[in-house]
Amino acid sequence: MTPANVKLSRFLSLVLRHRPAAIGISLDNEGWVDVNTLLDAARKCGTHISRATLDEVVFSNDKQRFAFSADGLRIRANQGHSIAVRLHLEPKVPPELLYHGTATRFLESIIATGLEKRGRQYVHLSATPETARNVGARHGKPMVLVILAARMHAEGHLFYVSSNGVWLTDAVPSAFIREASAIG
Ligand code: HQG
Repeated sequence: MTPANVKLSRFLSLVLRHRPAAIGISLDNEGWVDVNTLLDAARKCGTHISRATLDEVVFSNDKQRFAFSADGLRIRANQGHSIAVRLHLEPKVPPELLYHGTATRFLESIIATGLEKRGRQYVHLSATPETARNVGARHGKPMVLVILAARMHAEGHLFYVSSNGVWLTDAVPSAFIREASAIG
């Protein structure tokens, strides 16, 4: 992504996941907003985005953060919301292991209470340790936690996958968490 598109992606994350009211729009209960409504509201707030640029940001996005509806008239974030939206994700059987990237300073608290969703709608888990490490690095010195996903699932916890491949669950009790260095 170009630096200008990274900036636009951050702007879209803000309004489509967290604060639509910041530009005076609201999302429907599945997180969608009309593209024209979004672009008009952004322009009134000084952010000029053409439809062509929006297409570029959505399709070239490094993590496929956003999606258009099938008719191309609406847009939403694929995951990461702090506001309540119903993404209508189907529960999926997870792989044996999933990974959670965090910062070393959070470890003690995570061991004490398990992984919590904090500001988001779900706890976010990665399919690979590499992706998890990048997620953790956003918060400080990264560390990767291994999640015993198959065992959690067998004990009744539900897992979902967002359309951009992020695994989601409500909470991860500490019994299912291992430090990466403790695994083989
Ligand atoms: C931590 C990005 C202490 C948790 C990424 C994390 C992801 C605890 C932080 C997506 C805790 C929350 C989400 C506990 C959890 N005690 N700390 N009990 N339970 N935490 O940003 O998972 O680039 O809300 O470890 O790629 O870092 O935005 O979640 O460090 O997919 O598209 O609390 O955001 O995607 O931080 O990231 P976040 P996250 P985008």
